Amino acid sequence: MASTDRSKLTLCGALFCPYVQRTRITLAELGVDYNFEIMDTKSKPSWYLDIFPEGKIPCLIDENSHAIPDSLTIVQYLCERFADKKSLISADLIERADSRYAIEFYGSAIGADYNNYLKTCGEDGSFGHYKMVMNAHLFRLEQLLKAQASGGPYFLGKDFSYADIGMASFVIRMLTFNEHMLDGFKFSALEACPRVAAYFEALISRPSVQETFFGTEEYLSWLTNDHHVVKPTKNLDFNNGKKCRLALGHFRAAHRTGNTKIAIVDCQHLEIIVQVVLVIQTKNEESNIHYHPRADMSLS
Ligand SMILES: N[C@@H](CCC(=O)N[C@@H](CS)C(=O)NCC(=O)O)C(=O)O
Repeated sequence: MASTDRSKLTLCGALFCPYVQRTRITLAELGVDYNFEIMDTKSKPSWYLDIFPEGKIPCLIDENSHAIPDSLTIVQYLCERFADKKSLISADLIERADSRYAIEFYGSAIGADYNNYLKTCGEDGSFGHYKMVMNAHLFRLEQLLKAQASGGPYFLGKDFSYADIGMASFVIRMLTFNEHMLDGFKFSALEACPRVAAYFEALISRPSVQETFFGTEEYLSWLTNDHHVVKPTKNLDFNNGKKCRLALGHFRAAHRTGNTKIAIVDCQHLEIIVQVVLVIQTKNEESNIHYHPRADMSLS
């Protein structure tokens, strides 16, 4: 932090983090200039733990070195402090309460089940479960949105606001995952829930959301390399082929040990061949184990 311009706000965070993105969307919407201090969350510097012992990101440091942690706390602080620049929090008491609940609903239902799916995707039945729970959540979100402003496109109607800031960074991640890791998969509920469909579209095309997003390639590579998320075969679970399940089991067991690294996990549905390549790095030696299943690993 030594060379940072202390006359400006400093946001401590990282590009991968959707909570940090919330705060950056707010700063962008308000047109506030700030320092962005990229933190290594695996090895947090002592000065950071001194000002914020919980050590999570984001944390905003004001011009008087006061630390303001937690994304929604920061978003509210910014909206209140820079209210003269743009109104992002409704003046209406009920709209404010509804906005907070929408964020809570998104996080505890849609966000939580998306994270659950990331941990299990590729396993038996997980894709079916993902579709089922998400479709139910999206119908509920449709109710919440329609009750608020039937026309949209944003939560409160035509103006982008606090509720949208709370949800956008999570929506863009989930839709990016569906598009690229599930080969363009779309929740069927979106056809029956036009308000949600238009809402998601409005959020992900908002310039402040796009500009502050990690990036498609970066997000996918972060999921694959840092979180060992496995790309399933197109719209299929790994539940139809015995050998396929076996290979996946080896793969999961291997990287659970913590001293392994994924090289390639690639599933080519069209050729009905599943190829799982593992590079297992043991503590003392490096050995490669390759699984090259043949056509007898048919998924049918
Ligand atoms: N409730 C917090 C959650 C922040 C959070 O979980 N951030 C993650 C990164 S996305 C983090 O700091 N993880 C590192 C750690 O927990 O030490 C917020 O809204 O800011």
